[in-house]
Amino acid sequence: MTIPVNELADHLAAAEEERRTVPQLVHEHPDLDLDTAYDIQTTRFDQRLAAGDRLVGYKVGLSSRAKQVAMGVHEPIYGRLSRAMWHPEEEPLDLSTLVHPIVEAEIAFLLGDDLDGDDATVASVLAATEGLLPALEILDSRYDNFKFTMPDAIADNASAARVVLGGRLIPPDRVDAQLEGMVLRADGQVVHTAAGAAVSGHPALSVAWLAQKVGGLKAGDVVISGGLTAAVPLRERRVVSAEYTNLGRIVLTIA
Ligand code: OOG
Ligand code: MG
Repeated sequence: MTIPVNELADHLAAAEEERRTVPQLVHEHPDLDLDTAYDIQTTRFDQRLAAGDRLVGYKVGLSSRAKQVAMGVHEPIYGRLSRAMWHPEEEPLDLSTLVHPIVEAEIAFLLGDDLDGDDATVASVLAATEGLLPALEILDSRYDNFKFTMPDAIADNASAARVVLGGRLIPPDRVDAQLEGMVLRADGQVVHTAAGAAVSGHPALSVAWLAQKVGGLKAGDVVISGGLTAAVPLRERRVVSAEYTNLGRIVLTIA
């Protein structure tokens, strides 16, 4: 059966706009494969661009074992980040704009040079990186109960909703991303701890994987490399912070 790509892109876009969830696409389309799922993601993202939004970078998801176990998925996926998803650290987040938001701590890369996709490595990623930043990603799956298969999540732009970036750019030679320690706190309590190596063995390897998948990255792209630990539900929370050894601290306040 052919998959109605445009129709499913509209279906997910409507769910997001109307702040409601829908059943997983695979229930009705069990033969939805990964390539077609990326087509749905692209179609929906192109609609955002046509409406005046702008591509600012990418996200890699399910790149840590903790996330893969939490979501029952075994391989990384990627999604696109747009300017409308950017949330300033200084501004309290209004949860009424979201359905069932969860937050995770990530390491972000800002590219200073174009990066060739073909044989990207940790070394070539670091060479093309202008700096690293601490990040918090707010996920809000468009699926009922935040449950999905890999093609579902890909079609849904990897659950992307908002991204908060720290304000201090750390040059790549000033931090060993795989040894970077992270403490995630919610309302003052430690909820998760990890080192950067939790993400693909090295967060830069996550970026290299992405560069191969999307056929190269551009100077100015921001890439969030994936949650270091399982995510934390945001409802009933007032403040969530991630504190890193060298990247510093990033804080999200809930309105
Ligand atoms: C899919 C996206 C996962 C990450 O950093 O692992 C992700 C999801 O778990 O909703 O963004
Ligand atoms: Mg993430």
